[in-house]
Order: sequence, then structure tokens, then C-alpha cells
Amino acid sequence: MTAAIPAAVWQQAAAAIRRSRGVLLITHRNPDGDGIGAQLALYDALAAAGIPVSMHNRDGIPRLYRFLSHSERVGAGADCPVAGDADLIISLDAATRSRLGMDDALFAGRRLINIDHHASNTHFGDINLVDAAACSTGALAHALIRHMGLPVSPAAAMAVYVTLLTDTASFRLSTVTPAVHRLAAELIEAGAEADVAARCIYASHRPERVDLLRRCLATLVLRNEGRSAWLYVDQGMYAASGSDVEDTEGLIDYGRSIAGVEVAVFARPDGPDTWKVSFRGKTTVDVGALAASLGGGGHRYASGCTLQGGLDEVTSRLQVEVDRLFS
Ligand SMILES: [Mn+2]
Repeated sequence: MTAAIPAAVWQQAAAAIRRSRGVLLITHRNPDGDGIGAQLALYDALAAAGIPVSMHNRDGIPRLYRFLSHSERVGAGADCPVAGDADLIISLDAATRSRLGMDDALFAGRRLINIDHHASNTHFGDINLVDAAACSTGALAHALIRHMGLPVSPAAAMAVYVTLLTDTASFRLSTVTPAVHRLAAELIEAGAEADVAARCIYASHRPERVDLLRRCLATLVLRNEGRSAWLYVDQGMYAASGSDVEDTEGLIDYGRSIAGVEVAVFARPDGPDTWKVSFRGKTTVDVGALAASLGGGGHRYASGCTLQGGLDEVTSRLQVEVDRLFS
């Protein structure tokens, strides 16, 4: 699963961590289950080995992932008070350094290990553990723990299991190889609880989230002879339902779930006249390339971009690119 990364690079990363005076683990803005799970698993393993380690992200931990051990130890915000103790930063699940959302100054004079599985990763680290074939960044974090010869505790196993679950859409994508199921089995043997993970992530939504879902589904339209599905939420829906951006996670999958739909498009506000747009593909359409054509990035089946303008304007611009996919 990690053949793309030479053994020497794993050893380099392991040595850099062992030599470090302090390790700071960071994942991307609006963190997801993969970034958080990779972060918490590495934290667990390094802390148990007596390596000084801390965690900080630009944005807070989504409610759904707060059942994971050590999640209460992750700092959030533009300022990183624990940075002073660290001479090594590990970036998790971010294709570019700017995706971390932290000031450039944080990286000055500190070594950087980049652990990621986005095909669009720019190899911005001093050491790059990047494998686009890996099903999750958490799987790479797990491989690093094993390369360091460290044990995987039940807490770490659970965190890595969550990265598999969330980044493969519950073991439903083409990234799910026999090796992914073998890793899942190994994690369950190490103490991950599949039922608890599924219940906490898929059956613990707030009523506000379901209210937002209802409003979002009212915006659903099919275009391109039923091959594209379009959904959005706006500030009014957040206000009316008492929900927030965290509650939008997974809404796009309702578009993708429709028979015949090859690309799902979901937009949400991300500041004044700014829209964060997500894409999901199903079989033939490469939504990573679609996002790249709009200045964004991601994977073949999941990607996104940010566009400026009113919703109608943004939708028109998107429609031009989506039409191209089916022409
Ligand atoms: Mn990921």
C-alpha cells in the first residue's frame, strides 16, 4: 500500500522524529476524519514513546470526532502557543502547506515532514511521505508508527480505523484494496471498535444537522440529462436550522447517491461572495481534474475549489466546466 515511498525515506522520517526536541502535528483547515485520525494516532504513539509532541490546527475538531482519545488536546486558532516547543512539524493530509492555514512564520527554522495521499501534493516538506495510492493519510501515519518500531495502542488503532472509514466512504471506493481490509483487520485486532466508530460518526448527528439536510435537499436539481446533481446551503439555512459548516459534511453524498449521476456538486458560503464548492465523482468523471480546472484540487472521486461571486454567477461558471465533461 505504501510502495511509492522508498524505505530510506521512511527511515529518514523516523530518524528526524527521534532526533526532534519537540514534534508539532498539524492537519488542514476544516479538518476531516482522516486528518484528525492521523493526527491523534501519531500523537498517541509518539507520546507513549516519550517523544515530546503537541497538536494544533487552524480550525477546531468537528464534534463527530471528539469521541477519539486525545481530541481534547488539540489546540485551534491562528496562533499556535505550543510552537515554541517544537523544532519539527508534521503536516497531515494537506496537499499544500497553505492548506494548513497557518502563518508562514510558523515554518521558519523548523523541519517539516509532509504526510499525505493527495495526487496534487506539492512535496512541500523537507521529508515527504506522499503516496497517492494510499487510501488515507491515517494509513500512512500507521505505516510510520510501524516503521519506527512503536506499538499501536487501542486508541491509535481506533483513530487510524476512523481514517479508513471516512476516507473510503465506509469502504465503498476503488481505493479499497485487499490491503486496506487487511489493515482494517489488523486495527480491529489492535483494539479498534468498528461498531463504536460507525455509531459515533454516522448515527450521532444533531437534530440541527438533519434540519439543514432537509433544507439542502430542497435545493437539489439534476442537470446534464441527470448526470450531474447540484446542491447548496446558504447563510439563511444555517440561521434557520441553527446549524453550522460542520453540519454540511456528507450532504453532497445525497447528490452522488442518485442513479445515473456521475458528478455531484455542492456549494456552501465561505465568506462574503465566496463559495466553497465540493465535487464527488462516481465512475467515469475525474473530479480531481475538474477541480484543478477551477483552481482547486483533490482526488479522482472527491475534490473541491473556492470561487468568488454570487451563487448564480458561481453556478454558471461551474456549469460551463461540468458541461465540458459530458460534451
Ligand atoms: Mn485524506
